[in-house]
Amino acid sequence: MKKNNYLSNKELNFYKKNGYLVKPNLIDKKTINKINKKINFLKSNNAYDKNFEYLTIRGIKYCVRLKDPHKVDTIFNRLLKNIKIISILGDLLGGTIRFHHSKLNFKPPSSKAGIVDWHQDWAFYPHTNDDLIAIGIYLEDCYEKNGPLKVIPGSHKLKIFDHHQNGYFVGKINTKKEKINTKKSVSLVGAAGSVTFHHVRTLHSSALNLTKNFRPLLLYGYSSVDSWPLCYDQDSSIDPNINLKAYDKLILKGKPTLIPRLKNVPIIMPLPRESDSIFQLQNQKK
Ligand SMILES: O=C(O)CCC(=O)C(=O)O
Repeated sequence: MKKNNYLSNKELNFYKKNGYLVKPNLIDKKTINKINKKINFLKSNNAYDKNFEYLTIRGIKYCVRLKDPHKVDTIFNRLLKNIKIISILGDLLGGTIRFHHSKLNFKPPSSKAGIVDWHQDWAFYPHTNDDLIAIGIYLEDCYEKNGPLKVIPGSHKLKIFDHHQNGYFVGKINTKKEKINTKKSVSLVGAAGSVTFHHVRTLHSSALNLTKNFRPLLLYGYSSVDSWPLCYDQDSSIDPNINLKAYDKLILKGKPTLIPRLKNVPIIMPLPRESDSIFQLQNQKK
């Protein structure tokens, strides 16, 4: 292993080729248990109601997400800076790191409300270059029956697929129309504490949770410091056009810069867009 590199060359090359990587049991069980306790507390505590997102399917209301968990409790804020995660991201993003967003998806049992259709994160937040990564931390063991993340290896090297329907951004791809062979997908499974890493252009989805329990997946997004957002980016309080200081406070490794790195990347603007939530977007009738 090289100095300052957490990943082996084999792992780094695997990520470059396939656009994803799984690190089993990266986060220790004690931390995972503390987080699960905190989630149980939050779920039974009305004070954080506004951060919970619900989706109603056929008259039934499901809790699908805790929005911005890093703003809700320090435990989530500490975890996003975990030394192992930051070391790996340093390797994968090429040195510098800026925190981008967080969300905690629950995937309710046996309900369409938990299904996430095929998409590329890049469609939601295009930047001046595509050195962005989302990581997923499994808070419970996650195997095929729990509805794990699925990715199509190598798809980060494909075009940006259209995520629109009838002229509206709907946050999902018509895989038949685009002739995407989803049978080539692989499931990213692992015990609680395992962490998935996927490139911002990697095609991914997740299917039904066939168990009786919620499947919690804590997601964090990161970019290289010189990836500049090209459109409104989820949270106006950290929009560099509005609050550059706040935007630069998100830097975890590297120095602020006013010089975005431009890469010849394919982009389709996520407009017009009627929600910030992937669940609302993918389930709207258009
Ligand atoms: O929760 C999941 O299973 C997948 C979520 C996802 O892909 C996303 O929020 O972008």
